[in-house]
Amino acid sequence: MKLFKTTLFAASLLMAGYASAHTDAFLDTQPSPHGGQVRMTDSYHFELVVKDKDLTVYVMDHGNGAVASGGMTGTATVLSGDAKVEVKLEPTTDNILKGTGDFKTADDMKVVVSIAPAPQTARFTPFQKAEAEPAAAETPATAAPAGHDMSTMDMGKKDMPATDATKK
Ligand SMILES: [Cu+2]
Repeated sequence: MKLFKTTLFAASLLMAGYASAHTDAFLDTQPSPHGGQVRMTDSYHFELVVKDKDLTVYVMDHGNGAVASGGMTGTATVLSGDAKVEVKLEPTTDNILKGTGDFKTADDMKVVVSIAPAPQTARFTPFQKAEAEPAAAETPATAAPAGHDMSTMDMGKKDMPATDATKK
């Protein structure tokens, strides 16, 4: 009986955590600011928009507020069909990094975005939503943490101006 209670308690903790954390699956249930797919790293949310041969990455905080992209650079590895294409991402304006590459868009394409400094890597499946209950065994060991507690999100940051070039 004691064991049963402990298990139940652990399960309820897990469910509470799942409901409040924004995992890939949770993020895919939310409207994204620019119609792309949102993934999170330790420090940021990245939103990836794929259009033809153009990749646009929006850098945001955990409340989807804009974070200036000046000084950042990045690489996107696009896996589509049998091809693997590296795309260099350069900051343009506001919170945007952009790049163009000779890849073909496909429903099952994967894009791994890595932004420096302080390397932040996020994995996207731009045209597929994450499974609601991903099997733990299928999560690559190198993937970003599965989620984090949204209760620690500072929603006040949404009031920040979209362009704050002076912010360090
Ligand atoms: Cu977040």
